[in-house]
Amino acid sequence: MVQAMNKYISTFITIVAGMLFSMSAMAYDGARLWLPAASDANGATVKLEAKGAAAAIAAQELRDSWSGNGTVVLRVKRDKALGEDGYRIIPSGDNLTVTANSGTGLLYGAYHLLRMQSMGKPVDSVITEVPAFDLRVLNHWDNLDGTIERGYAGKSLWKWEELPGKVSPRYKEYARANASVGINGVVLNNVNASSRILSREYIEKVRVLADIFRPYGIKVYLSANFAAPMQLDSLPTADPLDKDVAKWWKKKCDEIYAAIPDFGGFLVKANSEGQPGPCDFGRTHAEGANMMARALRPHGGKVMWRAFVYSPVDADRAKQAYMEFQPLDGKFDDNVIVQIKNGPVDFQPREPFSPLFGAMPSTPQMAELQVTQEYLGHANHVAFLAPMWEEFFGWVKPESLKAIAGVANIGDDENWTGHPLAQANWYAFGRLAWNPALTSGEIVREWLPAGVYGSHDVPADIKSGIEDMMLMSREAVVDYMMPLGLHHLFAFGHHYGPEPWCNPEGARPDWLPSYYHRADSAGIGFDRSPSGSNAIAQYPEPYRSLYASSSTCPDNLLLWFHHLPWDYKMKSGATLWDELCRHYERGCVAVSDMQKSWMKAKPYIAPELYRDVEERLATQARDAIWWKDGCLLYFGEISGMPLPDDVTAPVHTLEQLRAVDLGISNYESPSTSLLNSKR
Ligand code: BDP
Repeated sequence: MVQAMNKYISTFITIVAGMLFSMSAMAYDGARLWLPAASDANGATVKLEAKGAAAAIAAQELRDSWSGNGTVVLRVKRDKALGEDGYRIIPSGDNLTVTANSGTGLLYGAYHLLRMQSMGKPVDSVITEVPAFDLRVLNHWDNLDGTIERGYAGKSLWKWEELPGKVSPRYKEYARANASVGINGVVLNNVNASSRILSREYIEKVRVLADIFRPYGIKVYLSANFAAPMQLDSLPTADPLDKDVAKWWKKKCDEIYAAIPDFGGFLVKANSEGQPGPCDFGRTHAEGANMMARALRPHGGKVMWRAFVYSPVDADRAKQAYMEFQPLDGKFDDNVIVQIKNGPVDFQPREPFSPLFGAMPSTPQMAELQVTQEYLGHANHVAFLAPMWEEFFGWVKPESLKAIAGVANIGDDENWTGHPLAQANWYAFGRLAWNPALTSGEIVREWLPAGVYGSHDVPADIKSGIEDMMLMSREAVVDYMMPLGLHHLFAFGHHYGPEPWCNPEGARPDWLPSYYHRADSAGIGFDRSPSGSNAIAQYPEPYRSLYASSSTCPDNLLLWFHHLPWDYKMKSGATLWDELCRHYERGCVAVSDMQKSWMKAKPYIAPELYRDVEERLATQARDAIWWKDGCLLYFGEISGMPLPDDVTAPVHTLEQLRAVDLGISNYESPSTSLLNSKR
């Protein structure tokens, strides 16, 4: 009896231990991102035929995590076709050889192998990869006090008060994550830059980060305040043509490069939203940029000069950057790259491309994409952004660009990005910066196994449900926030919820929704056609003609370019009003479909991850209704038209929604309480 009991107990212990073991194997660790955890279990044989820190990391990554049977040889070998960062992977039986011109190339090759492994794909033919852009850079909008402008994942990763003495282990993890997706440049601080980052004290701190990032092939850049000579050293002017100013920047660059020999250069936001710039001294953007470029030139540094400007040279904000920058074509030194936001206004859920792209053939240009979801639901909404960027690369050919930048969505939250699925946007940015020909589908299928499924064996129908959820998520946001080309209907300040009625006294008109939607009894939309602001004249053919007439303009940009009557007949045959209502409805339905796909996948997802996303999806669903009700009730009052029968009746009143006052840091959906009180 006792024996039987003991056997029972030991079997029980074995089962519990087994359960605990498999639970821990399955546990979700958001901090790991899409990367394998180091384990000694595989013991892959790696032969390193290359010197240097990056190559050594490549070898260690494979030793830790590669589960192939044969030997992997990592070899630096001259091969012109591969450039600085490219690599070739050559299988031969069980063995593999990775070749590259540099250790960094080998590192990228090693991460390629680990990516294949996490997707369960065999390496059975030669793989050759060369990045489309030499410069693939993340822009952090991190302030020196630890806050992040438009950051929704905690505080800044950079602990300036601790540096240079204390070094967080996350700096290295961050560098590893970036290298694993091909990112090779990092601007550490906000474009609304404090001059202090250029002080001797901070250069010492930056040096420590640069030293940690270097083995991962990552260069450090800084956002520079144009008035730094005045602010740091009390020069009487920052005029770029003043000899002492130019001398100051030269000296500053010498100082930076003495500490950081491979420093990348400066990112500059000048004469934009109150930032100082050359125009304050009667000089042009080119004169300002060139002065800084000449200080960097002897060291091989670059200036990324932003074209995000909108001084009222024209009544249409969408035209202003082009008007200021296009005439400067050919006037920039060749180590200046003009950095242009993807759209002509400001990172809206959908914008046409900025017409500046391609309009300055003698000036190097780079695209600035926003990875952080300033205008797409912050860290509360699922919005997989690869489809947006794919759309952009459909308009702007990667060959016409010199480099690519993404405004980071990373903070010191344990899972780095707040929303666990927003990790996919960091990943997607890196992958597209490497290869803009990748489709959103390919990227999401790469990311999901490591990012979401972990060790689970997931049935095909569940996988396709989650893939669809990700792939449709950005369009869902467009539908429930601002479909048909509407833009900037956001509440003043936080850019989270809807406030198409917003009209605070004394505010800049071009910061107000009514400036953009122009809804009146006659209709809705911004007339940018030849009869309106004629912004379409800035576009090349075939877009100019396509956008000029409402009959040819694609529906999804219609109200960006045209002001149309509420009963305008759409291509579908419906009235504009009915179609608008149906888009809002469609967005809400899409979020509820996303919730269903997530629920179905529950058995295959680690419980912590499941719950976290489930909760955020519930918030997103409530927010979608908030958006739909807010916009349709408001526009309905103006149009005087009723909701079509197939659109769900509002659950809020306009009065309730007008009363919602989201403090700048309060991102909670008001619909939470409103909806709850209805139930
Ligand atoms: C806007 C942001 C603002 C940034 C600005 C910029 O609201 O916080 O400083 O862009 O890109 O989207 O400079």
